[in-house]
Amino acid sequence: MGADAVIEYASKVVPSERQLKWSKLGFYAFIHFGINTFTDSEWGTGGESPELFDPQNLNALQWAKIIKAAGMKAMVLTCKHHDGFCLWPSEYTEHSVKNSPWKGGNGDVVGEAAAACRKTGLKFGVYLSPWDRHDLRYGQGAPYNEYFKNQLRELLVNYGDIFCVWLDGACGEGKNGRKQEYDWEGFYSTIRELQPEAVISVNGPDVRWCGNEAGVCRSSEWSVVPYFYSPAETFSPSVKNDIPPPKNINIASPDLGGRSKIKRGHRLIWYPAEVNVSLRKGWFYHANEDYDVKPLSKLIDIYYKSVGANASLLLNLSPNKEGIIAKRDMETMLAMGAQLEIDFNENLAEDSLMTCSCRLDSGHDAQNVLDGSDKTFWHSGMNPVKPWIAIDLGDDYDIDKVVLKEHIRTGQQIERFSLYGEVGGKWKRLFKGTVIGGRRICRFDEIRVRHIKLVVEKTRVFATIESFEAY
Ligand code: FUL
Repeated sequence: MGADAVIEYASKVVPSERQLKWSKLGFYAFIHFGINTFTDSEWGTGGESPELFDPQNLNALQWAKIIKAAGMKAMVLTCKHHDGFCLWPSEYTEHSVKNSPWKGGNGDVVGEAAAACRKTGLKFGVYLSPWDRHDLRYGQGAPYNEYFKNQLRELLVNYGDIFCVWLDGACGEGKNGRKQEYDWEGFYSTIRELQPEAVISVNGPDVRWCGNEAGVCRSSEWSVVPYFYSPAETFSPSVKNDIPPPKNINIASPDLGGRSKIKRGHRLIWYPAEVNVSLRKGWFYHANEDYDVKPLSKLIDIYYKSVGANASLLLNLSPNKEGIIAKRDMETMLAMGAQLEIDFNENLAEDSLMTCSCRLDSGHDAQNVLDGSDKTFWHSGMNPVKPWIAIDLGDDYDIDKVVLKEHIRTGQQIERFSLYGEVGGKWKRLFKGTVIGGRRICRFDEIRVRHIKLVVEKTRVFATIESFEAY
């Protein structure tokens, strides 16, 4: 494929409906809770007794309320971590809450968490570790795969709508450990059959791990990348005979979807990034990390560099042995919610007037970026030369943030842009960026302006903007 053909191809890669819905969430919570909470560890051995699990004051509604107040939209619970202990009374194993003293063996953490999410208006997702250090079927092939699919079925049938199934790729078995050939295709089809709207994350086809657990994504985080960055694509038999992926794929590479990465003409897919990071040092609760809770300033920075940079943020909370989120963690999350409310208090761009240098047709006018709809948008027309759109706020306002969204339903196009503000009759550059994608939050020093202009300096085949907000 020639260079132009590759760019044209990349420009046409679009998200699925479930990816689109997911991308709107932006910020949601992980809950790491399980047998590790009681043994003070991060990776259990699988040999722990269910007798250890006894969260005397478990309160999933407290988790949900904190998550909601922090401005998050969903919760993903570790229903089974690598140690194999199940937080719901699975029919297919004895290694679960049903053999714990908690609620006399009649408790169900997954049920309580799902109900708390429904009550507070959060979406609910499940983390189910493929690697299982407890189950004897692990390493035997089909018997374990059947077990895993049965567990998926329990989780996906009994707990209402599930927005995400998070399949962790970690495995610490080592060279001489047990080797399990996972039936990925079977796992995926079970999920698609039972919860067709759920995204399958990380070791799945819908959502990509950003490549680290430090809370940072790339400065140019493309959602369109070569297929070999998706484990799901390489597991799939239908892809195995496709162009072989280059050796030593580096998921942590600073660029996955820029021109130099897509130019070889590999198959391209829509595979957007998620940043996962823990509020504490570890994923599970440890009393000796009570003072190792990230400060608000760090969290806000992570938020802007993920949610504001075309990725989503999955922030982990760690309920303690009592089954509640500790005071310091709670206060930090409430402060984060309050800060985000202050930061995005009033969109000053509403009711403004937009102009543009060019447009595809009258149905794609720049004014569409202010109507709050994700169906209408500004479209520059094909192969535009440095197209721009400008806003007249109607009066001077102090501004330090502009939030931009491309209409990603028609793909991700913009490769470089600048924002200018009119100061003393001249355009002053406020911000310079690369990709926009589903959401880009541009932060700059506060400035008093009435007119702001977005210039698209480089784009693939055309440019779109679905939403323009100013704060
Ligand atoms: C990793 C796991 O090994 C950690 O324990 C944690 O669950 C993290 C989110 O993913 O792969």
